[in-house]
Amino acid sequence: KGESGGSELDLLKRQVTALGTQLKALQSASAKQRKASLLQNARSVGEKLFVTNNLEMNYEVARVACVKAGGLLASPRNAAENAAIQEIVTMTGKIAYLGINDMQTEGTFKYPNGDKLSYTNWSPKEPNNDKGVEDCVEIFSNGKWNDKSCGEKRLVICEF
Ligand code: 289
Ligand code: CA
Repeated sequence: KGESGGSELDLLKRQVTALGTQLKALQSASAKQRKASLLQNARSVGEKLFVTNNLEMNYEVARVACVKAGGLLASPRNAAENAAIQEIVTMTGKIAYLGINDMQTEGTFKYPNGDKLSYTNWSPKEPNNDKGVEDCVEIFSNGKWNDKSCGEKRLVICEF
């Protein structure tokens, strides 16, 4: 039994109640943060959140920026995710890089984790590996993709 009035069970009950209160506060803060980011620099699809830092960087610098933030370069796996990324491109007026690339095997585009593509939205006649140097992918304001050199400066959009 506890010493200062109340059993150990009572203590546990008070702790559970306190945790519940803290959880509610965290959920509310997180929902508020999400709403604020959706206003100008982010879009969500299901559990996925796409966020831009509004900066243009080459592919490798962009990739590292996303990984350092705990995410990956945006890589749409379906039409809804592609539309969300397209909205960020339209909103910012900046063409973006996707994480998708064929650095490992020319002509075989993959997600940053190595998976083969489950969805594509290439512009007509793409990918064409123009001049033999296009291993990265940019997404235009119409949502279409073009394979492009990885050394260009393109908008950074990360997914979390
Ligand atoms: O350097 C070539 C690129 O800027 C693009 O030029 C044309 O739009 C097309 O050939 C594209 O495929 C190419 O990526
Ligand atoms: Ca191309």
